[in-house]
Order: sequence, then C-alpha cells, then structure tokens
Amino acid sequence: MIQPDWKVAKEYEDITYKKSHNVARIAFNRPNVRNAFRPKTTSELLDAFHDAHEDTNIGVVLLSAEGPSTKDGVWSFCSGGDQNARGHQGYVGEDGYHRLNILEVQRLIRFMPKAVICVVPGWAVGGGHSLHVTCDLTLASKEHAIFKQTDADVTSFDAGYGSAYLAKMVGQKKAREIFFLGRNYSAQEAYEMGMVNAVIPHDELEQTAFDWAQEILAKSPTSIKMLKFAMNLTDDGMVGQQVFAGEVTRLAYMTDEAKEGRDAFLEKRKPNFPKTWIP
Ligand code: S0N
Repeated sequence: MIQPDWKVAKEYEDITYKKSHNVARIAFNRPNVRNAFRPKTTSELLDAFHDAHEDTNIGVVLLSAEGPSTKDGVWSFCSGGDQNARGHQGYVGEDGYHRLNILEVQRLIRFMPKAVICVVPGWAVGGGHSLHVTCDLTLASKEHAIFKQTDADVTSFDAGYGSAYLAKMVGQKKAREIFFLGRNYSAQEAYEMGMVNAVIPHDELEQTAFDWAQEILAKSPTSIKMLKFAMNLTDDGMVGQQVFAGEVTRLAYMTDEAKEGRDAFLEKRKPNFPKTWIP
C-alpha cells in the first residue's frame, strides 16, 4: 500500500489543493458552514480542476473535504450553495455579480478525461449532493456520511445532473423520493440505492480513496478516458458525442492516413492514401 505524500499544489482560501503519486486532491475547506460553497469557492474549484485537467502527471482526482467543524466537531462534504451569498439571480461574489458557476464545476468534472472520485466524510447536501452525483465514483464514511437533498426546501434546485442524472442512477421513484421528501440517508442506504460505490470506516476513508486511485492509475489511461466518455455519451447528447468524437479524432491522427493527409497538403500535392480498407 502506498501512503500519500501530499504536497500543496496551490494555496487557496476556501479549498485545499494537493498532489501525490499522480493523484490530485481537491477539498472543500469551510467546515464551519458545512463546506457550503460561495462564488469564491467555485472560482477556486474551477481553477484547481482546470489545473488537474491540464497536468499530464495527474491521472485521478479526489474531491473531498477538510474537517470536522471546529465549532461542533461535525463532518461534512458539502452543504451546497452558501445561502448567505444567495441573491435574486444566483450567488453573489465579491465583485457584486450573481453567478451559478457550480454548474461549470460539474461540467469540468463530467468532461475531465480522468476519473474523479468523490470522498464523502460527512454531510452531502443540496448542491454538495449533486456534486457527488456528478463524480465518477463515490466513497462514503460509514459513521459520518449523510446524503440529503434540501433543494426544494430552499428553492435553489439542480434540474440537471443533480436530479435527472441521479434518477438514472437510483431509479425514478427513489430520485423523486430523495428530492420531494428531503430525508437523510446513511452511507449504507446510499450504497444500497446504487449511488455510492463503497462504505468505508471513517478513519480509513482517505487512504481507501487513495488506494482506489492507485488501482485506477495502474490501468490504461486511454481506456479509462474512453470508457468514461462512452458511459457519459448517452446522457450528454451532442456535447457527449463531441467530447467522445474529439478523442476519436485524436486516435485517427495517429494513423498513416492522417500523416499522409497532412503531408500532402503541406507539400501541395494530391494525397496518396494507403490502399487498404480494414474491415
Ligand atoms: C447541511 C445541514 C443538513 C447540516 O445540519 P446541521 O448539522 O444541523 O448543521 P447546521 O446547524 O444547520 O449548520 C451549521 C452551520 O453551518 C451553516 N450552514 C450550513 N449549510 C449552509 C449553507 N448551505 N449555506 C450557508 N450556511 C450554511 C449554518 O448556518 C450553521 O451556521 P452557524 O453555526 O453560524 O449557525 C444543514 O446545515 C442544511 O440543511 N444546510 C443548508 C443546505 C442547503 O439548503 N443548501 C442549498 C441547497 N441548494 C443548493 O445547493 C443549490 C444548488 C446549486 O448550487 C445550483 C444548482 C443548479 C443550478 C444552479 C445552482 C446554483 O444555485 O448555483
């Protein structure tokens, strides 16, 4: 078993961002408000996810949370949008503008060409619940994880991946129950519904997530990327096809035909493609 040797990748105010052994760990760091996100938090998440996306040494990303709360010792993953920052058109940043940019974070996770594992040490609520739904895999603390959808309590709802994709994951009836009743679900209940991959003793959660990451890192990177995009495709429509198609084009660039097509153009001659039509 490899022990992580986390090195700070970049300093932020609302999140922590570290790297070790080809794994990036991005973690919420507002435990005293149950890791609610404000526009500053989402801007920092976008920056860190973008870095992890671009860093060719990183193969797996963990989305986790620091904690517990220093006020009452309660663990949380994320309690969604910070209701103190909420205005009439979205969440208000330091510049006074209203934003809904957690959706951009969801899209970065969804289209990241690497596996993203959600590590849930406590409350996963509202937009925090939706983030776990958007990640590729979810590991949850046996003792402290609680899954809950409050979107309909506060009229701040995710009508995209958080609800519609959740319904594909746990079934229509269960997803409607989660959103319409807003009850608490334990890690075990979430596992039985099919929205959590494993229930892990709290003290072992972070190491287990790192171990899962190392297992994925041992696989073929192209296979992981293409399988992720293939599984996304049917739910992501033309955008899913675009993401998948980009990778198909990349593979085509590696053929002799592609080399000949480019060279012929640059040499101002007709292309002479190999006369082989592989079935
Ligand atoms: C998480 C809950 C269930 C925990 O309950 P508990 O343990 O009893 O703790 P509390 O005493 O309630 O909380 C402790 C302290 O933390 C503060 N706090 C907690 N959550 C938030 C929050 N979301 N915003 C601001 N502060 C929060 C408490 O106020 C308390 O502070 P002190 O100690 O000072 O009293 C419970 O806390 C809870 O239910 N929290 C609210 C959950 C919630 O309703 N979240 C919002 C849900 N909606 C979204 O997230 C929107 C999704 C979204 O972002 C989105 C989706 C699609 C399109 C656009 C958007 C978008 O809006 O951007």
